[in-house]
Formats: sequence, structure tokens, C-alpha cells
Amino acid sequence: MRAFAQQDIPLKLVGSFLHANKLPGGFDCPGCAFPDKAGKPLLDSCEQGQKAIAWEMTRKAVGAEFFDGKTPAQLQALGDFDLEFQGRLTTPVLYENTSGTFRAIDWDEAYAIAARELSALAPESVAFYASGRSSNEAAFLWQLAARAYGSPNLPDSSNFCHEPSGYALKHSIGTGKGTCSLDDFERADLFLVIGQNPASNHPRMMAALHEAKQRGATVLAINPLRERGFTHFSDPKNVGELLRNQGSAVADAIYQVQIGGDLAALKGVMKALLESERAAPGTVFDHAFIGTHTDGVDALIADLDACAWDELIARSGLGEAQLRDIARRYAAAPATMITWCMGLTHHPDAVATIQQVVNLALLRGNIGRPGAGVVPVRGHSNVQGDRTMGATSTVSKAWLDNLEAAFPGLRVCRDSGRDAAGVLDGLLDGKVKSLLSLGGNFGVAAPDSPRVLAALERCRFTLHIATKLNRSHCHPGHVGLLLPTLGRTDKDLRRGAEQCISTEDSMSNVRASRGVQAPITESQRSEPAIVAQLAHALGCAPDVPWLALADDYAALRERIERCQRGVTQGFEDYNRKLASDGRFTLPNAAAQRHWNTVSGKARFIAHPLRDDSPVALARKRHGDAVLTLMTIRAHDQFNTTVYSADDRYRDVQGDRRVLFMHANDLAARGLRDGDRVDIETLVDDGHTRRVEGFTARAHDIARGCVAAYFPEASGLIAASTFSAHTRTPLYKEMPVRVSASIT
Ligand SMILES: Nc1nc2c(c(=O)[nH]1)N[C@H]1C(S)=C(S)[C@@H](COP(=O)(O)OP(=O)(O)OC[C@H]3O[C@@H](n4cnc5c(=O)[nH]c(N)nc54)[C@H](O)[C@@H]3O)O[C@H]1N2
Ligand SMILES: Nc1nc2c(c(=O)[nH]1)N[C@H]1C(S)=C(S)[C@@H](COP(=O)(O)OP(=O)(O)OC[C@H]3O[C@@H](n4cnc5c(=O)[nH]c(N)nc54)[C@H](O)[C@@H]3O)O[C@H]1N2
Ligand SMILES: [Mo]
Repeated sequence: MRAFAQQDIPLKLVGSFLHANKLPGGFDCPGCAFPDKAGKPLLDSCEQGQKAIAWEMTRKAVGAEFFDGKTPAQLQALGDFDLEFQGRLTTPVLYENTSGTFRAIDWDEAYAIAARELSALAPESVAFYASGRSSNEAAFLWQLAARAYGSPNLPDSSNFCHEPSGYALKHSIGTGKGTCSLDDFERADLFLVIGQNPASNHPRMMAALHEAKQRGATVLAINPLRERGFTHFSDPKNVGELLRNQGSAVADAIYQVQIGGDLAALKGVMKALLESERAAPGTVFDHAFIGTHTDGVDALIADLDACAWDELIARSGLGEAQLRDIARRYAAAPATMITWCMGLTHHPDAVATIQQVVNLALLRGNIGRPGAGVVPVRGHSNVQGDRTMGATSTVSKAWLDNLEAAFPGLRVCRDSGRDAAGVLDGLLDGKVKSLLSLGGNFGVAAPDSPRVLAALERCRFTLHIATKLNRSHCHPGHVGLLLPTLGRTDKDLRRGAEQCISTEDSMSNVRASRGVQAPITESQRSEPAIVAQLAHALGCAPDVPWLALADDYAALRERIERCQRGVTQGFEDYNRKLASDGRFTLPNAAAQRHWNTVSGKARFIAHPLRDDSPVALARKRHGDAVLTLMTIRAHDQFNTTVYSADDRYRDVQGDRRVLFMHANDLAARGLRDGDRVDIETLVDDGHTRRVEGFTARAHDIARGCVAAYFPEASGLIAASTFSAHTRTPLYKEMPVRVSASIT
């Protein structure tokens, strides 16, 4: 496999580390947030996890000789793959606009410069971004440092990702997390997999679906793209088989919805259910559940009655027969799990759509019983844990009170802070003057990436704590620091004692994780150590024993446990539970049918179909010229990390500047498969967004919809447009025009 060969890591070696991955004491795969099976994690390795591990475990290093004297322009000239391919970062690096070049420095100088810069800035002009790869321990210290310094601005990758899921679930069922465990995969009769490509992005879930299918469960995918993984899936543990693209169909059917058509599609399914229920009362809806546990069903029914079939069909792009087919299969299944990912969240109506998912589940009592539930499948391996640790812009008063109680003398900032959208605004209008990042690639992950990267250069100070070099690092502020950190796979020794960290997966399992190999150099530092040293150097909150906490993660977890009292249930005896079993599961109130909503019930929430999305507005102006663009992941990438330019499930080799189109949409523009095309965004906000020379590829995708890879197409996503309620970027619903390339 290229990813392994490129990293000078033999596949066998990665395998042997995975086999050492037993609890307690194993390590949590940094690949994705899908859980391991308790008791036999070593069986749950997968090709994508192995890639992520090999990428991090590489012995390739990038040091002083690479950086010294280089200008940002020289680094910017490298491609995304080449930047990370340099290897693991090993030395702190400083950029100053006075010299115009980077140079390696030592840690003491790095901390002193960070303290000097942050002291000179107003805390409200500084943002602390967290990507979801760090540990619970690092995330806790990150938010503590930000709040102790006086900044409430804690944007996180979740703002770009599952934010609408958390919001929608919190308001509908009172718990912002998924309600299922892995056991439910073994009991469900039907799986609705909506807006998700698990074969590439959550292969361990694919394995669970594969097993379910073999015992007779039904799997239905709702997706504009006929993703190959649903039709030809092999066991992800068997890399060889995957390479041959063989395997069996996991999905019984794929319903090729229009991009953004899920709200209408789900309404259509519920309308069909309602009609069946009326035809044979008591046979479809779970009246006992609805009566005891929910409110709002009458408003939902009125809304469904008010929707005309014609409109639901036109908006969803699915035929009435298809919608009735989903309804029929759903009504026949004793227990259904509904899972989704970015195909539902990166849209204007994301919250409304996810609340329809909940409505659908509630109609048949499909929450809080075996084999049933609603499951947002998370992205980054610890994105859920980072949130639980308070590393986000909105936290409860109880959390802030607890922080102050856990560290007597500490005063934290209590203002409401900027989320990622707020930070984008601030970067573009100059009010945010400094971005500090605990991992991630903010300038590339953000919409309007070229403008955001340029805004980073206007910052007074930027700081990145990272394992590998990426594009955001190549656009430093007037003063920029890049600090090399240990990753999940590295052994973490603090004062001679090996430390373990903890993470929380997509199903609320908290687990211990220990590195498996010695760090590549002694000069890298752990994330908790770097964050603690920064806070210590800054002199904020002298009452917090920053350095002592960074030397003993168990002591740090004792403080975390105190801060979770009355906020998150399940952290009692945090250290003991990690030490004895290596993992524990946080209770989920909604899964117990306790509804922490305003009404104390699970809520049916009806939503109208809207006409003001950017695509709808563009169609009013440009008619049929408008296509709807989604930006998606290839099989060989992890977010902005590009492992290779191949995407074998979509028959793409050596090219990432590709645009997938329906053959009829190509023909309608006089284009053919393989032609060069230019793509232009049709959002009327005074900015031109255009990419040129992409290769058009005829593909099995819904009419009117096109797909390109992120980050290559990220410059087309307008930062001026967002989802309702959560201001999540519209990475998968941009109006564009495609034309033959002029270049
Ligand atoms: N190997 C690997 N694993 C990963 C990642 C990675 O990059 N690589 N990223 C991680 C992260 S952070 C995340 S968030 C997840 C992402 O996991 P996914 O959400 O599976 O990733 P995307 O490629 O963004 O794919 C979105 C899917 O939604 C579909 N889709 C797009 N628009 C719509 C729509 O309007 N309706 C419906 N029904 N479907 C739609 C697309 O066709 C595609 O199949 O994966 C995580 N795991
Ligand atoms: N156009 C478009 N844009 C998108 C999306 C999309 O679908 N389309 N998806 C969005 C989604 S779902 C997400 S979650 C975001 C992701 O956005 P981010 O989380 O900001 O980006 P990543 O690409 O995951 O970050 C990769 C970098 O993280 C660093 N890194 C890796 N491991 C570690 C570690 O252990 N510690 C530290 N400190 N650093 C580490 C490395 O330097 C690596 O280069 O992107 C969003 N952006
Ligand atoms: Mo994500």
C-alpha cells in the first residue's frame, strides 16, 4: 500500500502495533470516532485506521535544516500531500515578518514569544481552535488556558462538522449525542444510512453493517451518489480484498436523493407512514410510546397533511414509489437505527432535516430500546470528547462554576465566545487578530479557504500545535509559531513515568490510550505539556498548578472529574475506571428514555420546506444553469491530509481535481467525460469564486448534483452562507455553474 511505503513503515509493523492494542493499555485508533468492540479491539483494525496510524508513526522527520531561511511563499508552493509528506515536525519554528523567514528555535524561546505576543493582545481578539484529534486531557487544559487568559473564543472542528446534529438532538430529545451502542448494531432489523460514505470514512461501521446484513438485517442508503462501498463491500480487515474492489452488496437499495432533498424525502416517508396508519389504525405508529413519551405529534401530522406529494417528489428527487418503499420497509422493521454524517449536516436546513430523522424514529418508538436509535456518526476520533471537556465556545454556567471551584483563586472568562463562524467573521473583518490551534488545518478546513489563509497572514500572532506540516502553517501571522507535538501513537513519558490519555468515541465510550512507539526525537512535547507550559509562561491563573498537572495526567483527571460533577454524568472514579477496565461508557439520558427537553418529553418538531437556500436563490436568477455542488472525501485522505491522489471506489487514479457529474448534465452543457471544466460559485455576495481546469467525470450521481473533493474545491464554498441555527458552512450545498474550461 502506497501510504505505508511512503512513510517507510512496513504494513506488518502497523499490524503488530494494532495487535498490541488491548485494553487496558492499548491505544485508541486516531482514524475515526467509531467505537472498538469492548474486549476485542485488536480485531477492529481497518485499512483506513492503518493508514492514519502509519501516517503518524512514520520515522520521517522534518527539522531545522528544512525551515531555516525559508519564506512562506516557498512553503506555500508545496502541495498538500508534499507538506505532510515531509514527516513529523520535530522542532519549534518561528516566523517573523521582520525577517520574512522561518527559523528553528528552542522551547523556552517559543514559550517566551507566545507569552509576549498574547500579553500584548486583547484576549477577546484571540481565538483558540481545537481539532478533534487531541485527548480529553489536552482539550481540558486548552479550554482552561483560554478561559483563564480571558478569551471565550473556542471554535472547534465540530462547528464545521456535526454541530447541527448536536443542536437538533438536544432540542428534540434532550441529549446532543447518539443514542446507540455497538450492541444495537447486532440487534437492529433495519438501518437507514443517510448522507454517509462509511466504506471510506467509517470502515468499522461498514463491518458492523456487513455482519448485520449477513444475519438478515436490511440496509438502505439515502445518498445522491451511488457509493461503491454500498454495492461492493469486503471485510475492511482484509486489505487485500478491498484492493480488488470485490465483495458483496451491503445496501439493499440506494435512494439517490437530490443534494439537500432529505428534508422533503423524510417528510414523504412520514406522509406514507401516516397514510398507512390511517388505513389500518394502530399498525404503524407506536401510540403507547407517542402518548407517554412525546409531544407535538399533532403539529407534525398537520404539517404532513399540508405537504403535497408533488412537491415532496420534486424537492427530494425521489419518486413516490421510492418514498413509499422506504416507508413500507421501515413500518415492517421491529427495530431501526438511523445513522447519518456530513451528507445531512453541511446544508442550510441541516437542523430541520436531522429533526425529521428524529420525528421518523419517534413515530415508531425507535429510540431507547435494543437495536433502535439515532446515530450521528462522528468524524474526528475525539471530537465528542473535546466537547465533553468544555473545549467549545458555549458551555453551561455550571461548568464555569466548577472550573473555578476546582482551582481555588481561578477566575474564568464568562462571556459568550466566537464559534468557528464567528472567528471567520472576525478574521475577515480584522477583529480577530490571533488564532491559536490545537491541531487541525483551520485555513483549509474553513469555507472560502483562500480568503481565510490570507486573513491568517494579517493576524498579529498565529500559533499551531501540530504533528505534521500543513497549509495553514505556511500562512503565519506577523509572528507565527509552529510547535511539534507527540501524537496518539507516541509513548508519552513525563518525568520518567509513562502517561495514558483518554478519549470518547461516537457512542460515548471513554477509553484509555497509551502510545506504542518511542517518539522520533526527544524534542517533541505532549499536547498537555505544551498547553500547560504556554499558560504557565503567560502567567495566567497562578493558582492553577499548570506544570504539575502536565506531569501527572491522573492528577489532571481528578480535576476533570470534579469539573464534570453536575455537568456530565459518568466521570465518577474516572481514574479507577480507566485503570481497571480501560474504558467506561457515559450514560445517555435519551437512550434511557429520559428527555431533558423544555417539555420533559421527546419532541416532534415540524419544519416547513424553504425557498431561500443559496441554491434556490441562484436558480431564481440563473435557472437551469445552476448545479448543486457537494465537496466530499476521497478514499485516500483524512480531511485535509491527502495520502494519495487515488479514489479507487470512484475509479479515480492520480487526480484530485475532478468533478463528478451525471452524464445528462454533461451532455446538456455539450461536455463529455474527461473534458476540462471551470466551476464558478453562484452566490451573490460581491466575491468571485472560481476554480479552473477540473476534469469532468460521468458518474452515477443524482441529476443536477455535482461532487468535487475537499480541499481542492474548498475555495468555492462561500463563507457568507451558513446553515440555520448553527452557522455550519454549506460544504455540500453550493450553487455552481460548470462550463468548458477556458484555460
Ligand atoms: N478515512 C477517512 N475517515 C474519516 C475522514 C476522512 O477524511 N477520511 N473524516 C472524518 C470526519 S472529520 C468526518 S466528519 C467523517 C465524514 O464522513 P462522511 O460524511 O461519510 O464524508 P463525506 O465524504 O463528507 O461524505 C458525505 C456523504 O454524504 C453524501 N451527501 C452529500 N450531500 C448529501 C445530501 O444532501 N443528502 C444525502 N442523503 N447525502 C449527501 C455524499 O454523497 C457522501 O457519500 O469521516 C471521518 N472519518
Ligand atoms: N470543503 C469542505 N471543507 C470541510 C469539510 C468538507 O466536507 N468539505 N469537512 C469539514 C469537517 S467535517 C471537519 S471535521 C473539518 C476538519 O478540520 P481540521 O480538524 O481543522 O482539519 P484536519 O485536516 O483534520 O487537520 C489535519 C492536521 O491536524 C494535525 N494533527 C493530526 N494529528 C494531530 C494530533 O494528534 N495532535 C495535533 N496537535 N495535531 C494533529 C496535522 O498537522 C494535520 O495536518 O474540515 C471541514 N472542512
Ligand atoms: Mo468532521
